[in-house]
Amino acid sequence: MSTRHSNLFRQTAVSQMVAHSHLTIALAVVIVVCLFSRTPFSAASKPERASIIPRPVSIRQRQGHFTITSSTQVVAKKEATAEALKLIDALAPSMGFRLQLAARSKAQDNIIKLELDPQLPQIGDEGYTLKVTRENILIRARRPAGLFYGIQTLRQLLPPSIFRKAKVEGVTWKVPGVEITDYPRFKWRGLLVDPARHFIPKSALLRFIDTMSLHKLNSLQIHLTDDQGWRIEIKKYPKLTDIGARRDETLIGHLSKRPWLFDGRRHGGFYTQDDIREIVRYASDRHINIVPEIEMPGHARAAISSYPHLGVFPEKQRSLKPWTHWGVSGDIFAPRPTTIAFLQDVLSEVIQLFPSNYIHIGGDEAVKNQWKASEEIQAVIREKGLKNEEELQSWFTRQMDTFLSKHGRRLVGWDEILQGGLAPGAIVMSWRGEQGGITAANAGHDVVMAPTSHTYFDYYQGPAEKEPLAIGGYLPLRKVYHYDPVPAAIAPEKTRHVLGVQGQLWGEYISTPRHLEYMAYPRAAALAEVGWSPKRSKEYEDFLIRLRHHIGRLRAIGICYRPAESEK
Ligand code: TNX
Repeated sequence: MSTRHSNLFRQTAVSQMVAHSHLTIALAVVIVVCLFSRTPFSAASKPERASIIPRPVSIRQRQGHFTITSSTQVVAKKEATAEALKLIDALAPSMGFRLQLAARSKAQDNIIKLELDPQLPQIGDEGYTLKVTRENILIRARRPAGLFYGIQTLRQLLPPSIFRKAKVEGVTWKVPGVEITDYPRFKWRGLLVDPARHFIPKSALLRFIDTMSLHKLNSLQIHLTDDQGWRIEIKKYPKLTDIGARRDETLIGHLSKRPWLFDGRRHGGFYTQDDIREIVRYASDRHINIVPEIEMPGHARAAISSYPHLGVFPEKQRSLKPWTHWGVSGDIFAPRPTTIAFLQDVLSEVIQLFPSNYIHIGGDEAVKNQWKASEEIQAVIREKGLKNEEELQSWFTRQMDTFLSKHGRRLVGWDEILQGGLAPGAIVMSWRGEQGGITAANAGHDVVMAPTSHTYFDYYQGPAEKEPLAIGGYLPLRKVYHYDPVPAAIAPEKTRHVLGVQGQLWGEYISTPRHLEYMAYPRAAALAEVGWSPKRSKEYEDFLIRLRHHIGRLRAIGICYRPAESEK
């Protein structure tokens, strides 16, 4: 219940009690229930309980609190100043003042000190310690990322209105006394967004990145190309966006529903290279790595529509257009030298733009009918001494792997890249269940767990009849929360190959930024805890209690999260 609601309740209660004494008892019961309910919005809730998401490794609550006022100083030496400025920027809008930054301070009181110490034991490159006493706040870390995460925790220790974007009157900015030691379980804590199916405006992407950073998520995969659209400017091949970034119309309703109806409206958009640079920098300022995905050899219709010579049957494909409905198109890149050169040219521009160590080349659902039907491609298979089309895809992937390795990057692909032999050094994203990840990790490959069963955020999160149209499936919050990215079938000495976990927001049925947030939250908050918090400290009931408080933060930001049944 919101403050608004509970105030209303109480006002109503006062007048009713005067007028209708027989209702007194009933109302009193309601009031008592309101006051003692655990919702963060009721007046009697205890803000002292630190509701941090994801749950820190260790947290000890202490007596007393620190109050941030306009005279509080932020103290940070040279290498820590970038993070200190982020703290100051984050607090300023709602507090209505900018804290002063100093390189050192004589006083130990009324300061928030950020300290880098590369020798700090046991917390890794992303860990931090945070100590709040009556006198001061101290955040320590080995690396700037750790300070950044300490700052995210500090923001969560403050009242939720800290997340508002204009000055909030009448709040004392109290931080409860606490001692925290914290570091992540996994180094890959990711989400995937899919602007290929429905374009996501840059502004919405930046906002999405902001919300991720609040949850200590650190990897965002952007699915930049697919049958329905090509969304990244490539200077050498302008038609990719002149033609490939727009489709004539879009299917209305679910793919499985007949007859098909279309909206008759053009849909499109793409990120210029300047946009990409901005997105990448914005994310890296928040310690988020952007992993670009360029799909191959399948999901290639928008690219082949732009440059038909890349297809298996160029003559027939001359009139091809970006797809207007969902599913997997049969249009697949032809494994010719010209195509390989084209894709490597594309990747050259991609690696110029994205500093990411990891470059995703898709590899999923490559329908091979066109390869099978083509004399030319069958001859390629024979010439190369390959057994079949699976091995040809594997050969294709290797061309990209060699290219990326030469440029010091690592190839990532969906688990189909395992079929027909996996390029050495490649990373497998396990989506068709966990088996791909298990096989790959046991064979010594790094893997990211992204199974449909627990991480497909395009699936329904409640009963389908009460939810907006989704692709299908059922993935409630509870199930996401209970996911363990290290399946028992991975040998103990191989579990280090599990880099982490990723949630997928495929875009077929997610057509607006608002809906994107609805599908992402609160499930991404649960995923953040899967990726960050120690397995032993995971407790769903406890998460739900913290989530109630956390929802207050999402509300203050204005995130269009999906409300829980009890909230509706
Ligand atoms: C499968 S997951 C796909 C996507 C779809 C998604 C819909 C994967 C690697 N491929 O192209 O958008 O299912 O849930």
